[in-house]
Amino acid sequence: LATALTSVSIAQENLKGLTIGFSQIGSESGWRAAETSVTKQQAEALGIDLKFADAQQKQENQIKAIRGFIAQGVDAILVAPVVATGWEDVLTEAKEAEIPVMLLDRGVDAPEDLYLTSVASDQVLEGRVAGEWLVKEVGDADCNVVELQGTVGSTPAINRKKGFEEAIAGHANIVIAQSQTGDFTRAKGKEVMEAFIKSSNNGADICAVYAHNDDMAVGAIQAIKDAGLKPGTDIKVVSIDAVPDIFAAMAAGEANATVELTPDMAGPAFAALSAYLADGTEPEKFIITESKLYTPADDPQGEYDRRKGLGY
Ligand code: GZL
Repeated sequence: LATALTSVSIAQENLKGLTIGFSQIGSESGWRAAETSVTKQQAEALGIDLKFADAQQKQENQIKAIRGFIAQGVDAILVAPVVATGWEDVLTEAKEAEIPVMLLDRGVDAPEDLYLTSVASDQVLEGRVAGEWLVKEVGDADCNVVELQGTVGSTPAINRKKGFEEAIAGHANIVIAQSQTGDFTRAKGKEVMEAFIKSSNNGADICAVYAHNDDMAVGAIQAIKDAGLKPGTDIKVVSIDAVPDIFAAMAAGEANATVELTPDMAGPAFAALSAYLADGTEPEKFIITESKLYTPADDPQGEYDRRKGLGY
């Protein structure tokens, strides 16, 4: 991230002094809070006046905020869209006001000409990497998986489910026995995992939990411990984001795998905006960030320490 910050501050001089509205979903997870702090750091480094709006995970609050940015006549708008549908009207209003919109970390079901670019990970790949790890981990043994889904209707929840199911297809010994949303939060992840445990012989029938993000996994780990079971051994824990606390869990032997998601989505978005404003360069419509598997073999304490300095 440090290099990204330097590279961002050296280039993109034409962003200095711009006013950019940022409609952020909320602070439901450690990853989301890091995305917010990284975005604010990058805006600061570029001399951008960032107008920040936290929607508490409600789409109507995001739409209200975007309409406010349009009325204010901001130069550009960043949106992390909480769910995939319902954006066409407000994005059309932004287009008619000739305000470029850049999507961060989630997608929308809307015509692509309504936004300048979308910066996100390949969320199907994330689910597939998680599933492939479990396939390798369990071999031929029977494994009942419980799944903690992300926010209903969000592209990460839809795509991470799809990717995981693709990876375990053809391995009849691995079955998703229960699946429910934990809305990407620790509290809900814990609550839903408690219910999963209660309805599966006090967790004895659960071989693994697949959580669409680390925060729900951390909540699930607590529920597993409360039931007197050992997370990481009695019940395997695989999730996505690579936030510091999942590495702390790995170091304690309580989590088994995570797929990294960079919180730096704004860097590529600002770079795309700068080129577009400079000479009309149309950026790639979908800028895809890297996904990388981490397990306890990858120096979890070192990864915890490294991330702690990066906006988490
Ligand atoms: C994924 C992002 C997800 C994170 C969660 O790109 O939208 O939202 O994985 C966050 O931690 O809630």
